[in-house]
Amino acid sequence: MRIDVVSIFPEYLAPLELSLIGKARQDGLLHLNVHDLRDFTTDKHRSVDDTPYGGGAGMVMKAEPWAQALASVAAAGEGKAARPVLIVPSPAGERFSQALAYELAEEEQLVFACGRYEGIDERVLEWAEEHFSVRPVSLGDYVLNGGEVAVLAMVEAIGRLLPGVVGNPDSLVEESHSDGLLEYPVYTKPSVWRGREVPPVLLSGNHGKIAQWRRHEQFRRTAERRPDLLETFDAGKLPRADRTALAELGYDVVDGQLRTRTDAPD
Ligand code: 6GU
Repeated sequence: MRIDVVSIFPEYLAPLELSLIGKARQDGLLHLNVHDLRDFTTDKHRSVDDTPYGGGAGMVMKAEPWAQALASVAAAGEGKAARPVLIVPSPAGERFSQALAYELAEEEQLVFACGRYEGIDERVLEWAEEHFSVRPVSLGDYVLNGGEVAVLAMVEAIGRLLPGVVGNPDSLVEESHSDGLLEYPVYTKPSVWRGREVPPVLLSGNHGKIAQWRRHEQFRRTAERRPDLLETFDAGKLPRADRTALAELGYDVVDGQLRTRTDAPD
């Protein structure tokens, strides 16, 4: 996969040289280039922003430097990716998710356009449709100062799904959100730490029981911390043991959907 990141703070992306993502780059699994937006300006002040039409607080990123930068990275990837995906980090975008990470991990080229200030002149996104599949994406309902931190998060989430990046691919299967539920709790030695015991089932050697306990913990945690995930959870083909675990937590399966037992029937 090829990834291009355009930013006025290229140094912000330095952590992408570390750990798993840094290793993936060294191993040639991920070709990641960071570009300084100011290198695509033509005026002596290398200016990238101006005041907003219509008034209001803050500054808006000018269209032309962005068009120059994006045309440059589109041309660099040409012949490889038919239509690269342009991801525009923004609190006004669609929500990033594990599903979107899996989807984007299939692409040949991703381009990230890091906005700062109040955002990028909207016409850039319209123009970019000619060269890219444009996706404004948000990490969640809060505001960051710019897209760089969001790009760190998204590149890590996407990069670790590329073949060969995570050493043991089994770890991708058993983690939070891979099956629409939160992950079960984990423990390591010693078996008693400051008077706290590891749940005895995990020391039993009974793999069936362990799997069942972990599944129950996934449901328990998700019900407690993220009940919204259970509302959309596909419970249509759950084995009996799962239904029993859910029933103990007060959830019944009705038409393949989970329903809390206090829900009034419609
Ligand atoms: Cl992707 N960008 C910015 N600037 N703020 C955010 C965000 C992204 N996601 C949540 N807040």
